[in-house]
Amino acid sequence: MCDDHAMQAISAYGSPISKLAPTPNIDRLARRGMLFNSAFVENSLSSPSRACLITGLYSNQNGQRQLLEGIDSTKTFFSELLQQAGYETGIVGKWHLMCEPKGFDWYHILDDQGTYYNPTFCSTHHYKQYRKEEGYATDLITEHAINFLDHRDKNKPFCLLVHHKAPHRNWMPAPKNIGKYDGVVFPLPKTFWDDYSTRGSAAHTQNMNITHAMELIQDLKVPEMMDTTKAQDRFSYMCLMGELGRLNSEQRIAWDKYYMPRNRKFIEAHLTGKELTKWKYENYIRDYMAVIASVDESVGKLLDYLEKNGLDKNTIIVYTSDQGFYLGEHGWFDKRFMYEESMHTPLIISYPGHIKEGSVCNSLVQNIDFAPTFLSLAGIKQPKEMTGRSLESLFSGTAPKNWRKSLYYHYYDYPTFHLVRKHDGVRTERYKLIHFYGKGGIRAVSENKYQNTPGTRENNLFKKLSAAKYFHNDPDINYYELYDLKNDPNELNNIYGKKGTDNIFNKLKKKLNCYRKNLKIDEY
Ligand code: SGN
Ligand code: CA
Repeated sequence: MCDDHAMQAISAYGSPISKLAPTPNIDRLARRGMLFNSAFVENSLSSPSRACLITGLYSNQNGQRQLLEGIDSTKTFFSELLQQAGYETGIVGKWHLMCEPKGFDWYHILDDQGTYYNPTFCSTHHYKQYRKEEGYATDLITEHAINFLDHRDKNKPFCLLVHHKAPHRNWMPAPKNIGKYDGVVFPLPKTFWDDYSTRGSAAHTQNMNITHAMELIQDLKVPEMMDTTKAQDRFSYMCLMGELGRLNSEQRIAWDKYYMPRNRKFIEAHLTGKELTKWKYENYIRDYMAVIASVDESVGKLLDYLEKNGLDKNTIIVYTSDQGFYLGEHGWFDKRFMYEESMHTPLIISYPGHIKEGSVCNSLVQNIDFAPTFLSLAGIKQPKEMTGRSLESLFSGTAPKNWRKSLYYHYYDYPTFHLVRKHDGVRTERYKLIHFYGKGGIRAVSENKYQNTPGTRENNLFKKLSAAKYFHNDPDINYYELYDLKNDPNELNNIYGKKGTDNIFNKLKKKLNCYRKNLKIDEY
């Protein structure tokens, strides 16, 4: 699993961006197995998504609704059941849940989000004791994964989760891939200049657009742009320097060799307005895709290892991301929204002899399905409280008649980074109904429980956001948006309230209320 890996950045999915920066090894995996075209998350954010994966439960069932909330670790993790059934279990890379990995014989995990360069890991029996390792995160994670495979008990079946930190913000490529896409001009997505004219206020008040929210210093690596009179610039500078300060001299030489002339050229060009936004987009994608190059290489190395060791025939391999990501669509980066690029996530599964090579699945699947899938494939009975559904019945290429016809989505993480408002909704194959709700601005802050927990990490973050006057002008909201994905796949035309849409709205609303009732959702 990767962190923030957009489908648009995988050439097996065939997007214009990936045509210029292909992913041959991920494509190789897709040729071996099944490419899922309709895989989604329930809550497009890292820890919540990981909690869905490990428990097979929706966010309000597993407790991890927001980034800074902890998972209810009394819930069963699928890893525990595999371990009890005799599997040797391991996880390496980003864990991002506020508890020690449960049900793993071996773990080697990053500190929180982790860092790209010379990251710190903590390992089995030493939870929270971090040790720095020399190298690039994606390469180190791959090496540790191979080491686990090499040293495992060969008499046991195994389950290994390889969770890359890449390509999370701020997209720092490996030394050898820095500048890999220099001069490549990635086309602007069709919706890049979206003005959100048919949408409600949430799309207007978000803080994740490339023009305003993407930072020249931290995100585009131009420290020369710091204006010392601006608090935000000083913070952004500190973040970048924190990352660059980790580089050893060899890594730093490779870094400066590319970024110093790029920055000089940028500064001399004095870009403004749309030209500046376009420059930011182009260089964001160049860095993002250069980070993906290492991920793709990692997939190749793991496939090679399995083939060389005769494990490729009877190993099920799953490739996915913790959510989708905006690569400039609607003018955005980051995720969070229920709109397609964020809710949609890549998913490829290979299972020789059971899944036809080069097959495709269009059924609606969700991240709560992973745990039940892994259990059923290992012949373990799914605990009845687990909500997701095993994907095994889709492997034949024909979905069973009673396969789900809709998905529930719920995003809770407001007010915090990127200022995306709370919303829940339902998506069918053709339609999407979204309900945006909640108190805005200062009113929401006054209800934020973290203000009452001084000294905690959550409270520090809360204070920082409040001090930055992040939340001031957002209104209280309570409104719907409705999209017809068949006629409007880019979701530019909100048809809520339009003539002739009453029937479909009522149907979807009924479905949405059904989910809320069954899942005991207490806010919407
Ligand atoms: C960090 C990022 C945000 C990102 C969240 C959540 N800022 O806070 O841009 O939305 O993580 O990402 S950064 O300046 O620290 O990079 S998630 O993938 O973990 O959900
Ligand atoms: Ca993520």
